[in-house]
Amino acid sequence: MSVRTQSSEQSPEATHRAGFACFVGRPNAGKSTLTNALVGQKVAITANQPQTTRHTVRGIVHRPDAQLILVDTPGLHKPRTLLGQRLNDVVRTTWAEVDVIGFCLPANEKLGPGDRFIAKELASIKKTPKIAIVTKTDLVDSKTLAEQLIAIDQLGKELGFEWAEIVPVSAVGDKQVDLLADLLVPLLPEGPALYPEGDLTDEPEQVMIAELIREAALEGVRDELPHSIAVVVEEMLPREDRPADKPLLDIHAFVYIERPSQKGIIIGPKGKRLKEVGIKSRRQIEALLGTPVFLDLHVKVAKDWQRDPRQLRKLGF
Ligand SMILES: Nc1nc2c(ncn2[C@@H]2O[C@H](COP(=O)(O)OP(=O)(O)OP(=O)(O)O)[C@@H](O)[C@H]2O)c(=O)[nH]1
Ligand SMILES: [Mg+2]
Repeated sequence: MSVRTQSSEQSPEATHRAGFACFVGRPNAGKSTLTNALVGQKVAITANQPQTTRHTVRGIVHRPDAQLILVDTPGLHKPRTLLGQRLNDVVRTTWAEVDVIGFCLPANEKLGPGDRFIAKELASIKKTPKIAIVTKTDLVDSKTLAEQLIAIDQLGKELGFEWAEIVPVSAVGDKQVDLLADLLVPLLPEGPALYPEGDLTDEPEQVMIAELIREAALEGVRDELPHSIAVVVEEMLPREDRPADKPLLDIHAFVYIERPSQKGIIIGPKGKRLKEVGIKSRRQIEALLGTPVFLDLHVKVAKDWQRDPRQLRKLGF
């Protein structure tokens, strides 16, 4: 017989906190990777290129003392397209609404005009505590990290505010990720959980699937092409005439690009590249849904969709 002795530690008065923390920063700063590390599962796609995230993604961290809802945002940048403007708007709306703001700055890049620009805007949001998060610490030595921490502290002082914390983390190296959660939680308001136990995100399945396909399609493409890719899941239907113990889900998705000349690169010689994208994303989709999937990908041109309000609307922006 086992005796539980811990229940008395959770006194009825123990405060439970629940609230929202957003991660903001320049594109490629490591916001989505950090979100996934905290949640313990992939809820947001990541890529080694700027402007991967295109909508806010909520990741939920469940703890006995708190529910921490992370809001991963698109990287804030100088917009060159209507899409870019929309994404920046999304970030500004988000940071105005959350309980705490986490400003992500990569350890391996000196503070630049982009960081200063964001910090200046953050300075004007007086009511919300701001934590500076130095990401990718596994990529630098301790001297470089120390210099970065000092520079960030200085940046706050120059702009007339104090960071609530300055925390170095490595999402890839799993360094101080739990500590970051420990520092965010006390900044949340008291209150009951806002999401059911076990929910890790509120992303609709169809959106997550489209994102997994886009992540696979982003791998290895360069220059302007990553920005030109958009993915929409058109249809998801259980295959008919399958026995109950052998289900198959048919997923039909469109991979959009902006110009006919980009088609060849995405599809690859004899369709090899698109096939690889299909195989790679299908594995992840099957893991996500826990059911075998037949994935049907089609490449379509949506001319200059990043600059076209009508097409942006159709693509969900
Ligand atoms: N070495 C190392 N690389 C990291 C770490 N965190 C993120 N990265 C890499 O940095 C790149 C960008 O990461 P993302 O998480 O997609 O960056 P993001 O800030 O979400 O980017 P956007 O969505 O474009 O704004 C990816 O190649 C990640 O693998 C880290 O802790 N260490
Ligand atoms: Mg991202």
